Amino acid sequence: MEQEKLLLQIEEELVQGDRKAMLAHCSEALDGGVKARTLLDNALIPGMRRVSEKFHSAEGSVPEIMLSSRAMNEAVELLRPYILQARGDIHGRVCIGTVAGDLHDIGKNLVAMVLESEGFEVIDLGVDVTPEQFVETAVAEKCDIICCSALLTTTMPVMKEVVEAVRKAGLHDQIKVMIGGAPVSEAFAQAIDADGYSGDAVSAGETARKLLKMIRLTE
Ligand code: B12
Repeated sequence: MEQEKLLLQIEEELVQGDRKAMLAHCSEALDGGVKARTLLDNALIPGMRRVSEKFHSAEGSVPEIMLSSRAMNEAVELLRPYILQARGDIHGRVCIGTVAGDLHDIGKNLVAMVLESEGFEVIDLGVDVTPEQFVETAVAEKCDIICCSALLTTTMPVMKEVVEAVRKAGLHDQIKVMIGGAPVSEAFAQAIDADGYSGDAVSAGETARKLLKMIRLTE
């Protein structure tokens, strides 16, 4: 199948939650020389955007969303070795997680993968991560950036607690906090004094590089 058609097919299968067919087509694409990043940017991310819209318009049901979510996370796992193989030098270290009380992990996983592909060592703390866990890991693993994801408006305040915990520990010169997730905005990031915000996984790499430069300048 030609590349463009295959990417469209994968996107459609993700939206339909047809996990087996989608994973088989992802493997076919990778075997045929399609880059993992192309698959991510041109099939999986647009597909997951459509799943989110379906949910908003009440066209999609929770079981359907669960099927697409599982398919998406398995596709990310399938792509990961290809992403790691293709990446160049390591520029910095980040730890990433979805904040306490929040179990949404698809966006977080995408951001982790993009950062890995753009030369960051990524420590993934998973979901339901407390401010203490973020800070303790960042210190123990010598991370430059803490990345927090939140999808629920009720869990967004945890991000403020992470920012405050870093400052309280006197670590703000060494460790920056970057936030994101569907309900999060640039204005919210500024209001809680977070160091960086990105609205999507693709621009997260650029924001992380900017934060890294800020840290290196103050060293
Ligand atoms: C999939 C989904 C689920 C799945 C999650 C599966 C999983 N493994 O993650 C399931 C079905 C389990 C689920 C459960 C729930 N969900 Co839900 N869910 C969604 C849905 C449809 C899509 C989210 C998603 O994955 N989007 C795709 C990804 C790729 O987008 P993203 O996460 O926004 O990430 C992108 C950017 O935001 C950014 N980004 C994300 N994180 C970060 C981090 C950093 C550092 C940076 C820089 C960038 C960044 O980059 C990503 C890629 O471009 C949304 C609808 C929506 N429009 O968001 C509702 C939604 C988030 N859920 C919602 C709700 C209410 C719930 C439940 C409470 C439902 C319930 N009653 O049980 C539970 C919560 C459980 C919990 N404690 O967390 C509401 C939240 C409303 C609100 N105001 O808070 C939403 C908005 C649906 C709605 N319209 O009502 N959900």
